[in-house]
Amino acid sequence: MSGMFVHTADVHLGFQKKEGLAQLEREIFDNMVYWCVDQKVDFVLMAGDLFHTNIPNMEVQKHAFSAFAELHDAGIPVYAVYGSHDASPVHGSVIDLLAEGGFLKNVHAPEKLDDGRIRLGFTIDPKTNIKIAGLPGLKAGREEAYFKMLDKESLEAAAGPKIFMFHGGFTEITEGHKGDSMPISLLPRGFDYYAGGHIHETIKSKYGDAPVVYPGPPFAGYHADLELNAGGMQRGHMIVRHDHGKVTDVAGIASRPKVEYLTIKVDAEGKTAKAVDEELMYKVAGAVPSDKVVLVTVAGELSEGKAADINLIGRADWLYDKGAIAVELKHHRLASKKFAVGKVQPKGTRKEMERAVFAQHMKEYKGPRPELMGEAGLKFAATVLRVLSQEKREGETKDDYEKRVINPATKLMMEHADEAEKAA
Ligand SMILES: [Mn+2]
Repeated sequence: MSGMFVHTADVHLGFQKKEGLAQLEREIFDNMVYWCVDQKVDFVLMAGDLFHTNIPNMEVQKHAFSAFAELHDAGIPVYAVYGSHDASPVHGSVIDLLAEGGFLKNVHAPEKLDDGRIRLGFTIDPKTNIKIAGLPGLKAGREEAYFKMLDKESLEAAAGPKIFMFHGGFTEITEGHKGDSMPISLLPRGFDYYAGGHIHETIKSKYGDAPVVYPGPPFAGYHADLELNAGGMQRGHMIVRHDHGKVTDVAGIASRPKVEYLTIKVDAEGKTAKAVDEELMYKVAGAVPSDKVVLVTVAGELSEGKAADINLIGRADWLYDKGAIAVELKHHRLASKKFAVGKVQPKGTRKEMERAVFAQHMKEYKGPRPELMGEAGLKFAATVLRVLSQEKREGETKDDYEKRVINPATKLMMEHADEAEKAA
């Protein structure tokens, strides 16, 4: 029988925190759901990063459950693999609740063989008899290692029609896109469709005769996605038509809410903070932001003054007052030249380079704290840097990370100041 299914990935529900953007995020997802129900698609594939975090806030969860209930009530199965954003091995995840409740089926079904390899089981879609296998997205090196452990023969030997789902990049296809990649030869051959996720752009390629497809995010999972949308890029939700499981056509979903964008950019390079602030004010005053998502970018190294002298928040308020749906502020490298890192020649060990950068900045310091100067100051700076350079662990929440790293660093600095005061 012929029919169609929808392939989506990188939806990142819960990424948007501002109400206007969060509402668009919901609308775009709901739109896909209604379309699937209306068109009575065979099933929906979700190739990872359905949620932006493993436990998004209650609003996001409530919305997701009601959307999945629509699909469920319409008898449309959802087959998924998890992305690195969806699941946390330590803290559990909401996507597991959807799976437990029967709203989606995680198709990752590994079985360890006696020789140490891993056999992936198939999920069979009852309506079409299409078999689906897949594996979740993992961190770069671990994912390639996992692929190498697969019992590929059993995947390749299984009679079709069959679909393979994954959440990762392949060098031959996704080179030049953001994200890690591995050789495509790791994929098992002979599938009818390869449903990818992880790459935030629409990519339609081939492996043998079969389509390898990345839909890209329907809205946004990173700030850069909003910029790509503003530039006119269309991504997300692919409609795959098939005849007895043989793919006959792959196309982007047509109906989606129209979102208008407005981009305001100020090049701050070599300008004073005051001049940048004025330029931003003029550009904002001349803008027509109503019913638009406004992206404000101020970037460059200031010749004088500091980032705080540029009234970004005030300008954003003005844009909201004039009816903007949401205002996203972004600023890069807004430090003034005298505090710029990079004048130190990269030579010597890491420690020597750090010392050189600290020593250089110390010359600019005109504050009242002598304990931050000289050899003692250099040593103290190195200690604080050691504490602060610990990276966030996988699955660690922002709160836990702050407790483990930021708070001790702050405490260290306060104690240091106290001691100096006592000594003085
Ligand atoms: Mn993603």
